[in-house]
Amino acid sequence: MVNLAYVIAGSEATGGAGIQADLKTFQELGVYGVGTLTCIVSFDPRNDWGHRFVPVEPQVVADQFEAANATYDLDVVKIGMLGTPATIDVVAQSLASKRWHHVVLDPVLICKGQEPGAALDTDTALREKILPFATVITPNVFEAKILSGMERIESVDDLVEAAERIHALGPDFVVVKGGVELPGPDAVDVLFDGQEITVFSVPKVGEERVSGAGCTFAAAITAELAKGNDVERAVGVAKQMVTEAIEARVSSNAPFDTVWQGAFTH
Ligand code: PXL
Repeated sequence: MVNLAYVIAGSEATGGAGIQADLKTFQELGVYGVGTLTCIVSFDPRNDWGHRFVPVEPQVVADQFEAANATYDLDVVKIGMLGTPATIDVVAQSLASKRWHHVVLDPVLICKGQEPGAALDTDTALREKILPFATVITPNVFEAKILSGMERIESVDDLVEAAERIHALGPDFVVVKGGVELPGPDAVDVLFDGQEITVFSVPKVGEERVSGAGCTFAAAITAELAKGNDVERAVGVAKQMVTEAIEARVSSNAPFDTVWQGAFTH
């Protein structure tokens, strides 16, 4: 019997990020993917590739959850972009309706297409209603600053401090991703399990952010957990996969490249 992984996330219409990246990652890692759509983001090529954002009706999110979870016994889930407080409410209620082995939260805090006020309400709701379910959380530097309350994250020591502070908010495992944001030659991620710090480091592949990297990283952790691996091993595989996916990145007419999960050699 194949292992199953579940994802609740938004569509990114060009296929590079969001639920498209999540499901490609699951497939590449040999896991059967089941997805529930929360919102649709369509970049606007006539307006500097800004984000056009449309939420899915909360009842339709609940219906998808019901269909997916009645069909399969899903117990490992990734949470990606949720988008609005109403969506967060319905996802929180749905998550509370059953037991999970792992909830991997990629805390996608803001989307450029949203008004700042709406984005703040969404951040607060995510923290209050979704964070308590997370067993693993994967903030980037920007998200880690907001969640930890730290003004600056500029060194591996800062990543460690952020991971410890965010662990105190509840998640069993925190992975803070330095990415290209952290100064220096290496892309460093720090895992904290409440006791030990594990540092994952590879040389940076360029200095530009590549679209879909964060989604792919959390999805790969989710897939490896669904296969029964422990969190440290799952993060190691995810790091390797994202590194290879960035090396093989796909360029397009948009001003940013996207990761290619198919390059991963296992
Ligand atoms: O990379 C974050 C992200 C997640 N989910 C959706 C997105 C994006 C970024 O564009 O559109 C749906």
